[in-house]
Amino acid sequence: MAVVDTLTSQDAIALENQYGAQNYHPLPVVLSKGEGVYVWDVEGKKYYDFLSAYSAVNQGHCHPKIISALKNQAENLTLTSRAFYNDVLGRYEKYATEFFGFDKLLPMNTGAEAVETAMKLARKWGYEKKGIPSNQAKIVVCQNNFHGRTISIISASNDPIATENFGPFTPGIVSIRYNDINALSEVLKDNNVAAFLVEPIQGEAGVYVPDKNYIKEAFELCRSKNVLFIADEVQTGIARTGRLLATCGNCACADKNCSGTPEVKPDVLILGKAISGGVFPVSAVLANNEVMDVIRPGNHGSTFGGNPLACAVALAALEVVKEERLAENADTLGKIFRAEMEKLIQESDLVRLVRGKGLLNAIVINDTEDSSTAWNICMALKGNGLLAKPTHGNIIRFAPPLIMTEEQLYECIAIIRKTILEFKVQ
Ligand code: IF1
Repeated sequence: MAVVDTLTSQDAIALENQYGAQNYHPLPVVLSKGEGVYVWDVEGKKYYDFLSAYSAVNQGHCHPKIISALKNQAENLTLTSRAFYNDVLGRYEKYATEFFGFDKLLPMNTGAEAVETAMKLARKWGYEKKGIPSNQAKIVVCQNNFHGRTISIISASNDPIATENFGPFTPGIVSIRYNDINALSEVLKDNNVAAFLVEPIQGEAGVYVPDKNYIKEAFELCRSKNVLFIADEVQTGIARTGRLLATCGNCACADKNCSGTPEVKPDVLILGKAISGGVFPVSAVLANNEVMDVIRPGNHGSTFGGNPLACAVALAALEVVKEERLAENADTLGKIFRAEMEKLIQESDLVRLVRGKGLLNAIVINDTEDSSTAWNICMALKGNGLLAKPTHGNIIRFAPPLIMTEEQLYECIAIIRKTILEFKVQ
């Protein structure tokens, strides 16, 4: 059987089970087409995508402008490596640095690579600019973080599934409680701390939104201690939370009362996922010159990082965010979504609470973390034409593409409402 032949869902799942490493437990749906807010399975059933590839497909599936940029560039030049210059990288770097308000950008491919890059940058800055004694630099992280899958990054994780039997781990990482400003204040008494690496909203932890002033206070504390504030906005960035960045009160944002000044301007900003609209693996680390300039030729790099195809795609994907006012739409729709979920909570004992910002939301199911209720609800949602995935057992993340219309959102809310109200705990 040729791989290009049409498969049934069952066939496709069987193939992955037999020939693929079993590092995932996907919902049993096999997708073969995506357009805007919709995806279709191989049998032709249409679904609303309420995951957006974990917030990578913010611009919607197969956005025509991004796909056109991909096709055009693919016919001209795809990869040069960084041994030579290419004619797209500089243009993309100029656009992205101006878009996000930083001096320089370092291009990588995946989110984990960008986080690793930021960690290297922080250590080198710590030794060369802050004067931390050789090999003593520390990076502070938060409990229940998710920053990726490499050995150094899982060295910062306290999730047993992500870490067990993968040791020994990278030293120089200190973990404190998230949303606990006193814990940060305490750990920053150590002069060997180079950086604080934090997610503005903890996605994998279950869309855990910290207290209103936490990020700002953390940022100011870092500033006062000469510690780099590194924002991992791989998941929260690029309009997802109703602002261009979750750390941002500025720019292409939705805030009608915006003063034009960022709430927090991270020293180092990590982006991935939606910077390419989910079309191509593109990630980036942004910083101002006094930080980025510690990286010199030969210190860091990647064969694919900054390749012309990635740059053309990312440039188009960022233009879409601006042109289609995705931050504003995420802000408006997010408010509707949470208000409607609050109503549903009044009607059903099954949903305990809703939380989130913009279109990064989650509902907490009224059952234990080890129950399969959230999974079963996702299966029922799938039956009713909406795809979402549980996280940490009893939490369901809801993150549709940001190009969704209000009418489509109400249709999705109706699907969720009907599914929850008809659901029988098994
Ligand atoms: C998977 C989670 C989401 C991230 C933040 C860095 C990365 C991620 C804040 C690394 C990646 C992904 C990875 C993906 C599932 C997904 C995820 F549930 F695992 F946590 F989105 F919520 N920083 N998150 O969220 O980026 O190297 O993957 O490009 O299957 O592991 P990456």
